[in-house]
Amino acid sequence: MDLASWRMLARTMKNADVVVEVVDIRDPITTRSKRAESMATALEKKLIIVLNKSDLVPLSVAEKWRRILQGLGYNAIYVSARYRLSTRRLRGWIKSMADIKPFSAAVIGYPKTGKSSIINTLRGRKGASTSPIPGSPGYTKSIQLLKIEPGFYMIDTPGVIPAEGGWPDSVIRGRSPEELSDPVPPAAALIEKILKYNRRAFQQAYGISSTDPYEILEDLAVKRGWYYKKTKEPLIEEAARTVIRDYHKAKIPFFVPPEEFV
Ligand SMILES: Nc1nc2c(ncn2[C@@H]2O[C@H](COP(=O)(O)OP(=O)(O)OP(=O)(O)O)[C@@H](O)[C@H]2O)c(=O)[nH]1
Ligand SMILES: [Mg+2]
Repeated sequence: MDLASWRMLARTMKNADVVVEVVDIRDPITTRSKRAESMATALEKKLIIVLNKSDLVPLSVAEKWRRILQGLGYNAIYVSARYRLSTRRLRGWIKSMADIKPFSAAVIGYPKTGKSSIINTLRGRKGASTSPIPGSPGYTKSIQLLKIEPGFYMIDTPGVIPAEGGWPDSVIRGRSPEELSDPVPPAAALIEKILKYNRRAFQQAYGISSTDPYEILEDLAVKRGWYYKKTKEPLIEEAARTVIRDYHKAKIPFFVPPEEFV
């Protein structure tokens, strides 16, 4: 992320009373920003780490992640913005942490973790725009102040924090699949990563039994009837974009187990 974005984030946090960091519970290691967390601490802000999308992992996994973070001294809670699980508790937590009124909570985090969705759920109505895929219509483009209830505001921020887990997540989450000049290498790396945690992920998502990334892309292209016009070879670029899109839409079942955290 560029310096301007960090500055924007610092300014936003400075103006807020509480900082809410939203991470994707399927992969909290990659989607958590220690740098943003230290920034919040340095600014003496109260920080809550929200493990969102808890509907996508078993309850025991959600519990373990929460305990790991709490063990490290963080205020951590798992929620599902989509199914309104524990969102009322989160709302209560934020309120109890603010010691002045009116107060605001800055919602920060890696792209596509569900920051805007959480704000909408707490508001009980839309207001912050959301979208499933980076760069697709509806993603958060600028800072927005939204009223939750009288005296309680939330600040929605664009997902500008870079992945600390590195490649391929940094590329996949940062840009739309259409913008990637060659989607095949990041898609192959993503497939490899998903397979590491769920050998049957692509069987479950597409009915493809192979566990070789390039074979999976080829099989998917063949299954969908995507071929190069001239050579009649399978169009793996289209399959790669589809895998990336389906990963964003959580159509490929996988999660990083808490045991990975060392
Ligand atoms: N399954 C599931 N999906 C969710 C949940 N919360 C959000 N999503 C989905 O995640 C995608 C991203 O949600 P947004 O709220 O736009 O995420 P964001 O962090 O605001 O995204 P940016 O502003 O682009 O950084 C959307 O497709 C949401 O429907 C959840 O609790 N469960
Ligand atoms: Mg958003």
